[in-house]
Amino acid sequence: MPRTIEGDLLPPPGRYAIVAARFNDLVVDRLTAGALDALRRHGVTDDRIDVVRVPGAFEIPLVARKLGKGGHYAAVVCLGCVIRGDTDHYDHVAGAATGGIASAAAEANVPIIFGVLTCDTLEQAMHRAGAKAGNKGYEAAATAIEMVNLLVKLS
Ligand code: INI
Repeated sequence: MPRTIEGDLLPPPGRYAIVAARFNDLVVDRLTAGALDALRRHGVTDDRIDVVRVPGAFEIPLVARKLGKGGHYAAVVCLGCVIRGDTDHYDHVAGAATGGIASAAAEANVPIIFGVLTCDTLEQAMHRAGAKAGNKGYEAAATAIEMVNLLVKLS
């Protein structure tokens, strides 16, 4: 039998940064509350959590990269919400946020987790921010914990 190595959700070590966009704050504040709930429920106390607010999802990658490479955080959780409008602006903001966070994640030595909603409507976004379809902020923070614990096992 091969050995399987995977992370768990036991209380993780280290400090956690949440990078949260202010744009669409009705949604992002709920994602942030979900992320904080997940961290606290898994034993991460508030003195080990920093929430960094940025104007919009477009600004998340720069800050996530800086925090991820700074050596102070065990993981960075990126939260935002991009909602389709009448023009193609959505595609540019969503694409830049997604690509930028992916690049930051590939460069950093710590997990940088993607918790940015890309939705057609505010209703869809609210469903994913705690209403009907779970809370993607909670899931993103739980993923951060699993990845931190996996890296501990691998080190
Ligand atoms: N930012 C978002 O986080 N979500 C959006 O839906 C959005 N739309 O649709 O415009 C948005 N725009 C702002 C953008 O993220 C930047 O803050 C802005 O362009 C300044 O760089």
